[in-house]
Amino acid sequence: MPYEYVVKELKEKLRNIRDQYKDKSETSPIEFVTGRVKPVDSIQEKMVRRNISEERLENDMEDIAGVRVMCPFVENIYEVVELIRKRSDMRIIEERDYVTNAKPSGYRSYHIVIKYPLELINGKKEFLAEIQIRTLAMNFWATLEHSLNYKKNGNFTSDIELELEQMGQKVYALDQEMSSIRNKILNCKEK
Ligand code: 0O2
Ligand code: 0O2
Repeated sequence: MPYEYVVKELKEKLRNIRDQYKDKSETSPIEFVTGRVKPVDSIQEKMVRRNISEERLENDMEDIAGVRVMCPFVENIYEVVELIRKRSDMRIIEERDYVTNAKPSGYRSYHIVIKYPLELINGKKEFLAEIQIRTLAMNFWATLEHSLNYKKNGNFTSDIELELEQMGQKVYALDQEMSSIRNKILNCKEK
């Protein structure tokens, strides 16, 4: 249950950022926010894969509570990272920039691991949570790759792996082209 509360509060707080931009009639760097508590079978699978004992679970599994922030453009990802860095209600433990340095699979996203203090009826307790920040295009690729991977149980042949990685590069090229169009429009507005 505590992880459900963590996800609920984080989703609310991140959606509030988006709403503040809306209220000021400014373009939000956040398009939408989703979140989930890792399903038990997925926790068990990761405990085996990463050799995590039940006693170490709370300390060693960083993504039992996970929220995802979808951004329109790549540069928005770093704006959201800055907004999170400035907050006093969550403590950053680790940052992993898979946006600039894609994973070998082709996966791109910015991961921030935080400690989030939850006020429970028997006192305050900190829980680990992972915030994944990505563009809509990165989300498109990751969602499809994840579902294909799931159905194939992770056993891709190397040519399929290569094709997926190449699709990841195309998606990133699209992101960069969209940013370039956006910059041209912003320049026109300034003139
Ligand atoms: P709005 O104003 O519609 O953007 P909950 O916590 O119950 O609100 P839950 O269970 O996390 O939501 O639902 P889910 O399916 O994770 O979706 C959360 C939010 O993301 C919802 O909007 C969805 O409308 C939005 N969403 C999901 N997929 C997409 C997508 O592809 N594009 C866009 N633009 N939005 C998407 P909100 O934030 O509740 O309100
Ligand atoms: P879920 O809930 O199914 O998404 P590890 O979990 O060991 O691979 P690590 O170092 O613990 O990796 O954490 P990392 O790499 O920061 O983040 C892992 C999570 O990032 C994954 O969670 C995915 O959500 C996402 N991710 C990482 N690599 C890929 C990839 O190649 N494709 C896709 N689609 N997503 C990826 P889980 O555990 O898969 O959980």
